[in-house]
Amino acid sequence: MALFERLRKSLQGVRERWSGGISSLFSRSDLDESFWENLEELLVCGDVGVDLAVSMCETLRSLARKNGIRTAEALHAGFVSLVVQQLMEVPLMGTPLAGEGKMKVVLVIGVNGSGKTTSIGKIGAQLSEQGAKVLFAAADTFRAAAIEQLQVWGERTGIRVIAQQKGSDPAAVAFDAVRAGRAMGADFVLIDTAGRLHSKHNLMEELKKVYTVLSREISGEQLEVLLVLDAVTGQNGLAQAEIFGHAMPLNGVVLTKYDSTAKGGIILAIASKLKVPVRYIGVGEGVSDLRPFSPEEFVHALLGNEHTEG
Ligand SMILES: Nc1nc2c(ncn2[C@@H]2O[C@H](COP(=O)(O)OP(=O)(O)OP(=O)(O)O)[C@@H](O)[C@H]2O)c(=O)[nH]1
Ligand SMILES: [Mg+2]
Repeated sequence: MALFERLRKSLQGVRERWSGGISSLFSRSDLDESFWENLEELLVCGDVGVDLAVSMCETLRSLARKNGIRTAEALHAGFVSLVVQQLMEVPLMGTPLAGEGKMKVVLVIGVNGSGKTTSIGKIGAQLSEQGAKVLFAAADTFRAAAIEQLQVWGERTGIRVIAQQKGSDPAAVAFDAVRAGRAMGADFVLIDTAGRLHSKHNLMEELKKVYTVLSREISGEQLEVLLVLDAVTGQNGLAQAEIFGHAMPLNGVVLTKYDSTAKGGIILAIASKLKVPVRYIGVGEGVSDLRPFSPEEFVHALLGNEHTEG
């Protein structure tokens, strides 16, 4: 319950603005046209995306019709289970990183400022707390500060960092890291990458090259690509995510800055658009502000009514 309370707290922005609006809408009594308009608008404003908002409203309308539901309050349970269902459609939603006895290499990608380096620090800290041997790789060689930033996380967490000079080939850093990981018997190698180069095209080509080098070095099930997505950027961020998804197959999403947004629906949009599980949500800048994402816990913290929680 303590954990649940913490999650609830960190979701406060989303809860007050987005789900607060939804809750108060559902506590109104009549299920008239203005209810449906308001619901659709709340969903769209909450970053669910237009298509999904429309289809969710349609599903709820037919549910109300079929079951003779006349009040918004009576429809609330149906709405919550629709949200759960939406999240559950993505296989392995919420599974944190796990090694199966073999070294796992995690390539962390995403636009600049989305929270890649910070998330690597947090994930590394959690994994090593659980007893795993972790190695960091500084493959964002575009900025010197990026290498230093990862090194700071390395010091803070006691995790070794494989790095080369600024401007060196990121694929070579990744290659070195895999070799070093093997030599030290690492369970996880977490590879930080650049979020910006001279052009978007360059970035995608560079990331593809890193991916190709890694796929030659290790087996498919050892390689995992995590996309870091800033919740504040919403639908825009999602469009960018699709570009990364064209460059290489994605295995999971880390949704960061969920503490800084008042729009909760982005998680539903990720499930329906990217079809990639959200493995973690970032709820702050500190080392412990990253949580494995649990759909049930999330829905409960977000949409649960005070009186149903006991
Ligand atoms: N509030 C909040 N801030 C976060 C979260 N995750 C990351 N940040 C902050 O976002 C900023 C950018 O994070 P970085 O980890 O440097 O982002 P990056 O993707 O590595 O950025 P580049 O290296 O420039 O591509 C930092 O100030 C982080 O502290 C989060 O979950 N919540
Ligand atoms: Mg970075």
